[in-house]
Amino acid sequence: MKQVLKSIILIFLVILISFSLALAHFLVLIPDTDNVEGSKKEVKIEAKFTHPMEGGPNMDFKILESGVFLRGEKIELNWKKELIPSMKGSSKKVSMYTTTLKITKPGIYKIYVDPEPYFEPSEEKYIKQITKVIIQALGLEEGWDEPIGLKAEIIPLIKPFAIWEGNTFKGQVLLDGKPAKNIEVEVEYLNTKNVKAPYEAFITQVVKTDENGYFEYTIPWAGWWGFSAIGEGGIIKGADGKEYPLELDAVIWVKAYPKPKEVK
Ligand SMILES: [Cu+2]
Repeated sequence: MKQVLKSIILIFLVILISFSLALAHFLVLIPDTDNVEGSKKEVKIEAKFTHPMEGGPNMDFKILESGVFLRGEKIELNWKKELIPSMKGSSKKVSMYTTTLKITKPGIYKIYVDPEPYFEPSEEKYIKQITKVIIQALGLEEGWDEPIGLKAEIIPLIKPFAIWEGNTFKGQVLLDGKPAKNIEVEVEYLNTKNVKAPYEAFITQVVKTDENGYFEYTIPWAGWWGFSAIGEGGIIKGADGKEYPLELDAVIWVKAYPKPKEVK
């Protein structure tokens, strides 16, 4: 009996360690396209809280506020909650959300999600990732470089919906509207191709912002890439009434398109 208990504890510890190794959480906000042309009238959008390079575990989260900014006008989004397994085959279910954005006129659609702070027990802190993705519709490209005015936001300095693999993504991190200097920006690939990292260190790549909050990263291959600037959001009161630090991150997702086969 004692032996059984010992092995149960051991298994539990292994699970605990492997979970805490899964370091970078990302709110993944992905539209079915970042360019709308022709007769397409709707864009489907998905929101998940996960570890994109590792393909999981997915984590439970709630959307506090969200919307789309289109030429100074705000469009509300109606999210449909779905339950998905935390890991493939796992019986633990967590939330993800889907919605449909109607394309009514040409312009830059800036989609954002502001989630409820998530408690990370392994780090004894809350994490809030304000996340955005920018799409272009029907040929009107003006305004992609203008901030929405979120509490934490990455402003792209490269047209975010026209990136080839091998292009350098450049952005500026704003926290409370001010450039965030010398902070880390975590970078992950949304791993739809089962890419294997040679070492753990490669799962989340990290670049740092300079004195003015600028950072850059050269995207090595095609797909969706997430950038999460790790900021500080002060202290908040937790569900247990105790005070915890809040990690306030600004996240942006961009898609890199594959090199045309003629030039590969
Ligand atoms: Cu996590």
